[in-house]
Amino acid sequence: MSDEESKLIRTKRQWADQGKFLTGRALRSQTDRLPPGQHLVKNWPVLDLGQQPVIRPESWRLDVKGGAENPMSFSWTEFLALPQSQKRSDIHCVTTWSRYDNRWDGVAARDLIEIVVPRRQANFVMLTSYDGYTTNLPLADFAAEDAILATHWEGRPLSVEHGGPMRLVVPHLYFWKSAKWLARIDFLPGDQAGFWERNGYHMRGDPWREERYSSD
Ligand SMILES: Nc1nc2c(c(=O)[nH]1)N[C@H]1C(S)=C(S)[C@@H](COP(=O)(O)O)O[C@H]1N2
Ligand SMILES: [Mo]
Repeated sequence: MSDEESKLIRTKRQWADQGKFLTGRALRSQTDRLPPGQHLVKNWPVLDLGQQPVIRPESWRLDVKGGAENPMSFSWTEFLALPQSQKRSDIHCVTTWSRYDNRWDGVAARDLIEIVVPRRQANFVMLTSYDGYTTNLPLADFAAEDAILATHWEGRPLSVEHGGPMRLVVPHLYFWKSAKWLARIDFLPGDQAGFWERNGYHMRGDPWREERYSSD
């Protein structure tokens, strides 16, 4: 990791410690489209640990192993042969930007779950990416209607900087839960902290409850 990258991580961790960006405002109604403490952007910022892995289709795999009744390892061709879905959703990043109306194509997380079948006790998910990033979430959130393993944004293949060839999108949680360059999915009986969750971020990360940091 370069000095720049470790500085970024240090800064973000300090923000987490200080509760930066917390507005302390009361919860707004769910009909309000912009969650508390967020502002709208029209561009799409790039945020990651600074390593953007380039994975050729021939060497790409998605492993769904831990805690599954039917463990699978998909090649790119096999992944593209799964049922395809389209979703439209808003992005809410913990660094306070939100972006409305993103169109995603890919495989609905629900459809993948139906194929691999998490074990009965497995109520949490750990996501592992090609850059070494990890993030965790409850299975119920991963199984949400809008959650998608996205290969396309606005009809175009997802760019490498935004997680191409495939990233997760779980739009009802802060965007750090939406792992770019997804490589591996494990179903776990207990919740385990991923990268940012070990560095002060919330285990669930619901933007409507402003669950930014572990102290929230
Ligand atoms: N693999 C991976 N996924 C990641 C990250 C990362 O560093 N590596 N950063 C997360 C964070 S903190 C955010 S805000 C979003 C940013 O996605 P974007 O760059 O497409 O806006 O990706 C999330 N997914
Ligand atoms: Mo983020």
